[in-house]
Amino acid sequence: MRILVFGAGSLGTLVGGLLASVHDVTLVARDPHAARVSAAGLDVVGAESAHVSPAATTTETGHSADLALVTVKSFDTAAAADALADCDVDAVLSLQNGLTEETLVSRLDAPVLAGTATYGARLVEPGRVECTGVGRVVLGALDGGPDALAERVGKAFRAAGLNTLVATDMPRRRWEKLAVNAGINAVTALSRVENGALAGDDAGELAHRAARETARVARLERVSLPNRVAREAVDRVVEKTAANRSSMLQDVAAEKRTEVDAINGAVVDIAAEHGFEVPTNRTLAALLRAWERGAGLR
Ligand code: KPL
Repeated sequence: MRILVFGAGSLGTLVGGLLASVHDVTLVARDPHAARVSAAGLDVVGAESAHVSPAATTTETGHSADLALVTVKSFDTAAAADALADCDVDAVLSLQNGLTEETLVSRLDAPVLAGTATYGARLVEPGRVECTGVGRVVLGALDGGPDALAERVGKAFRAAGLNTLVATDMPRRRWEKLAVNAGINAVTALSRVENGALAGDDAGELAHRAARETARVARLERVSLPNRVAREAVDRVVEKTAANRSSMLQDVAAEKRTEVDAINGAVVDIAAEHGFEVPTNRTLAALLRAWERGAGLR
């Protein structure tokens, strides 16, 4: 399969690197990473290891592929979609935080699959990515149900050794992930603690509240996600990723723009469309946006 990885940061490079053991992969990345991979290949180290030679480029348009894997930050999704519209791709799979698939659907004529990935990845240096945890890719039709394209992509991922599940309940899984991110990411970023610090703490209660509000909005969107399931998902991720710094905490620590708009901001906006208020998500979004403004990031 010819696979274009659009946004080869840490996760995109790891997944693209693993896929490159069997497939024809092109990483769309920034320099010096792209130049290094082109010249000397890519080292995958850590829990998974390989030396592979995917193509790598900084050029975003004019590509042709069977599948485009979108791994850009959520706020770059519209720009990525516009570049992909200038490519010839047969299918698109998003492995991003936040509800970004709708942006891809509205700008592209290729079918868009929803996905989540729990592999831990760290770009150590240009041309070298570390797998910090073997997780799982879950993918499927955006509106749920069986899907032949999802099955084909799942088979291609498994052929490359990626732990992959093709799911028929992506709507619930996307909202459950959104609930987890709405709670854990915002609270850990604002309090600057590792995920595990939320266990049994007042800050953890705040994360539960944000997740419960998100579950309520999911139900307004006709997605069945009980409050208890969202709260337990937060607890499970806190326990399993106790030593991790959430992606939003990493962004704040590096003074980079966060994905708050596609996470807590999206929960606030979708709730408002239903005439409903989500005070915890609104407060978390306001605090993070104030920090971004103060840091000159928005
Ligand atoms: O997805 C994550 C993130 O950091 O973005 C969690 C699951 C919260 C793990 O840290």
